[in-house]
Amino acid sequence: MKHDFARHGHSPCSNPQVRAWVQETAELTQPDRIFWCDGSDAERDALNAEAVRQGTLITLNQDRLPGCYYHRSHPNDVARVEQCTYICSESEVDAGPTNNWAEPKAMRAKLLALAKDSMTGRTMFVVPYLMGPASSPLSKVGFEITDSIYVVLNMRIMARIGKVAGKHLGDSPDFNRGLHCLLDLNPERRFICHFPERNEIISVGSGYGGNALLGKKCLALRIASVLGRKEGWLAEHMLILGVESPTGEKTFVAAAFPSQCGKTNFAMMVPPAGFDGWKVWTVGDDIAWMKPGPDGRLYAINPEAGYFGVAPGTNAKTNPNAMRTIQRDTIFTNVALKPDGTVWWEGHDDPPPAECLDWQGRPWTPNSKEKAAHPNSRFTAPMANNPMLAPEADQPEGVPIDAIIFGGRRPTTVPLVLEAFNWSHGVFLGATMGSETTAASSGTVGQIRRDPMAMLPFCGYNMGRYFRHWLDMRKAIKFPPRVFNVNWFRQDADGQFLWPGFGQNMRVLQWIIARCRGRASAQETPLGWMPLIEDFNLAGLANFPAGNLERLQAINPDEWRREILQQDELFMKLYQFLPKEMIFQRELLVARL
Ligand code: OXD
Ligand code: MN
Repeated sequence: MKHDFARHGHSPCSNPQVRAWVQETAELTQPDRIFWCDGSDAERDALNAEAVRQGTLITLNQDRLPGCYYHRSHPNDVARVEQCTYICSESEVDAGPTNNWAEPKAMRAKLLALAKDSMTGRTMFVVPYLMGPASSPLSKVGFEITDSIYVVLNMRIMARIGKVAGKHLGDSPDFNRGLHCLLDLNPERRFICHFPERNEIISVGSGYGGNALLGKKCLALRIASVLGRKEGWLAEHMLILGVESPTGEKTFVAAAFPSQCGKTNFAMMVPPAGFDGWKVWTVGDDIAWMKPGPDGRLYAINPEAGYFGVAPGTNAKTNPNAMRTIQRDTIFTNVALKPDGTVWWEGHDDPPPAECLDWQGRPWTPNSKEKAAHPNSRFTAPMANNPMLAPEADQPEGVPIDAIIFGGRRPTTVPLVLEAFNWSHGVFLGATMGSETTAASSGTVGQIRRDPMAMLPFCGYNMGRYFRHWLDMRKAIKFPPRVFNVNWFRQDADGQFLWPGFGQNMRVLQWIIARCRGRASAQETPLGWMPLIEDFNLAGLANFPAGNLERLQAINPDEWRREILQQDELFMKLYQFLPKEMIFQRELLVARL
């Protein structure tokens, strides 16, 4: 196996800029070996074998889970770390009041000092990768240098890696430089830093997904949002799905939800009973790059090639397509390991195993006090495994977007669905969205964390200017998508969810699509256009009490007075850079209410 490992990885990319940077980085980090990834299946097999030999991966039951492996991360390294994430733009104003900023020269010097000699005795992997379909004008090339074999194996699922990237780049100097060093995983030496003017990322001290798979949050959102503003497109924290009607008509939708709102489930939704002939196709589950096309519509690509999904709560009811997707060629991180070499997590279809090893490798039984799987445990799975992967997902031109949806987790105040009056009102809906914090994430229940367009942790520049960019995009899109606001999480006075969610969200999608196609009527309300109750398809929805739809759509003036005051907190923070339109939209809302 060692021999196999050594046999691969010896065909460096011919781009002179890439070679010079790799050489320079090797001189700095002093690895024993340099391994250039080519993306082949043989290489994957060799890397898997080497990772197992090192103990980084555990081979799962290959009869039940072919091609699947198991990984435990360091217990202090299990999530994104916003407090250690920096935008190192030349000017602090460019990072804006919602990002951590560090002076780029000083931060670079500090990071390079940490990286110095850090790969001695180790292998330095060079991963050429392409974000987006081959030969798409929207795609971008990155190179990640990393000393983590786990990162390489995840990157090859999450992005198109190897020759395809080198081919896309040619001799151009236009690629993202990403340096990732594990160091000793000491949280004191953990920094995820973005240098937008240099198109560069340096991430040290963490091996966890969002901090270490540099193509995902770092390049495809933080750096790409800066590139998008400069080049006239949008890099968004959005899923993309296509709804096919029984007549074969396809409508594509992009949707933004903050983390932990069931985004992957929505992206992979299966229409419920009664929707015969309807299909939902997945283009992407996390990120959308959107640019006006020659026909005046907005086109979107999914820059990724896989899903990095939260495992707990994933089951045949919440996400049957994800369950099918993760049956092979998947890396499971921080879930529970069963004695038969399969995996389990809280909310799995299978009952809790009588015994297993928890995410830290400790014996676990159903009597244990702690959870078997970490709440942020993950599966990394190729999108090609998804039985409902949209055939258009590889289309270089992307898919035309007819609706943009903004959602959040709001137990009160926000209706199930409404449509914006126009584009700038839609931008206001996105700018003011947020989620109620759950006890688990913050210790405070009932606080609304504002998360504009679900981009608060991911916008690589000043959020006020980001709203300006959204407003300005209208001029470049002749046929703009309609904008909607949804909330699956509204509760009654007893804390019971009013809406069943999951597959039943298809009913909301059906109304949204009918609106886009000019087929559904709506009523004007102070908040936006809302479905007429008699127009909304509730046929066959079991156990749905009469009057629940009215409760879901109710506008409570007291709640809205509070809401507007809370929205002001974010606006105050951004005031200096806030487009006037946002203030006008606020005033109009107050007047309507
Ligand atoms: C993610 C996130 O992991 O949004 O996708 O946190
Ligand atoms: Mn995400």
